[in-house]
Amino acid sequence: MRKIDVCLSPDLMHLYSVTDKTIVVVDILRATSCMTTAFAHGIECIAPFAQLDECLAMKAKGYFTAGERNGEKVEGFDLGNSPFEYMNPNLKGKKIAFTTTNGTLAIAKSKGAKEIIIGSFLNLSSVVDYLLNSPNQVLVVCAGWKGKVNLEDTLFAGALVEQLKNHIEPDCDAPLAAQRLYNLAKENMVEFLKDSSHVKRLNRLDIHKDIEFCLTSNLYQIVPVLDNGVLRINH
Ligand code: 3SL
Repeated sequence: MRKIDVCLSPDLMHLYSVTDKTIVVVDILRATSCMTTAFAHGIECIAPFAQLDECLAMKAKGYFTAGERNGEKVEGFDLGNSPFEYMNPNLKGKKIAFTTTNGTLAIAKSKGAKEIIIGSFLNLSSVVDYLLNSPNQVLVVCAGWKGKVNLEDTLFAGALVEQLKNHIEPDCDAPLAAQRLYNLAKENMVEFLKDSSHVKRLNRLDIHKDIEFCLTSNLYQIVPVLDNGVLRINH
């Protein structure tokens, strides 16, 4: 039987072999939820960068610059990291260079994997279908916060483990822990996460509506896939 494992923080990536794996990168609040939303609203592609200067340099190549540091839009960038910004019809067909505190770093740390895809609650069922139709072993890489584990990415990892349980088995205790946590939280994730560190951080920044939106399941039927360093969806 195929196996699924969960890396709870990018700082633990050295514990995992990636060459035979489809990696699902997740940053529920908010990077991978933004990326999913952007593609669902017609963005052509997203080039993810760990560093600000690499991202900014893409402006000269016709890309919109997007992202945040510590939750706030980077000065001089075109877009921040709220999914609602990516619903703007004027962005349809545009290319975006994206950098975030943890999400794009998790993508960078996943390089070398057989395949890298983007997961969020917004495209949960499409990610499940995608993984069911793939022959690869699976590793979920949680973006966390600056090397620390967070609850919301762990819940998403648990949702995947739960929904794949009849086909792909947990490889160690991290996927089991995530699955059990998800089963405790699934009836009301907003309530379950109300004391979590990033929810509190976003609330301090007065960012409330993004939280509920990013915890909505199965709004979009797409799976962004990294192809030569650039995320795209298959049409
Ligand atoms: O760390 C990240 O990648 C971001 O998603 C964090 S924030 O929600 O924009 O603060």
